[in-house]
Amino acid sequence: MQLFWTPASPFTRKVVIAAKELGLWAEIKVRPTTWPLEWGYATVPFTPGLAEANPVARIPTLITDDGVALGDSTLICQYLNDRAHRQAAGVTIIPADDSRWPMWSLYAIADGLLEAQVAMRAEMLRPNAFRSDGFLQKQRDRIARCFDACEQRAAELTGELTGELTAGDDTPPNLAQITTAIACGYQDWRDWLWDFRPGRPNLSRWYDAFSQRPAMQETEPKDTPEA
Ligand SMILES: N[C@@H](CCC(=O)N[C@@H](CS)C(=O)NCC(=O)O)C(=O)O
Repeated sequence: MQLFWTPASPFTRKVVIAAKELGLWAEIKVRPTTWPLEWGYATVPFTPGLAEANPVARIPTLITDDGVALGDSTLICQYLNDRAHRQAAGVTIIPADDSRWPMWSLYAIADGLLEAQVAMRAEMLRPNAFRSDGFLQKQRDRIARCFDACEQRAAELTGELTGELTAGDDTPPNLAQITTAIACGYQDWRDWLWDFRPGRPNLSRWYDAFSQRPAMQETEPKDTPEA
């Protein structure tokens, strides 16, 4: 498998953590991509092979060993989960039973949070005069609502409902937990975002423990090379 990747993209981090937690990371060849900062508001020269594999020209894009291009992180995680489960029954980040529906419900909130963070990033890259304060505020409001929902549903993250998941635990976390943690990590990383912790003690405690997992530590976000 080949993965078009950058160290900054939270959607790509989701796929990398999923692959590591599922024991598939060694089977993936990383294809680093570069992004001139104009990507936020203009078509930029793409890393060779990316737009040819995925005309949407976004990362993550995974090319399977059969040559199928999967250009969306949710889809890639489902593919990896299927593959891992076939290799070792019981290894999963997406429950097979009915608990998958609350998991997907929380996942959609965390993924919407990532979308709002990335939409803000693109807007922040626009020259000052073209930035929309209204658009930025809309994303801030969405981010705050989604973090509030994660706090309210912290029992689903902490393990009261899904099994304890901390640094030393070998059981793969579920995809909602992975995605929520990435949203918390992105919020900490970008200096134009704010501390999500005040007023959210349960989410904060859970994230501080979860972020010690090796897959989280090995994928700390870094700036993407422009060329
Ligand atoms: N829904 C997609 C979103 C992917 C996405 O927005 N990727 C960003 C990087 S975080 C990207 O490639 N942006 C480049 C662009 O929009 O031109 C997924 O889950 O994979």
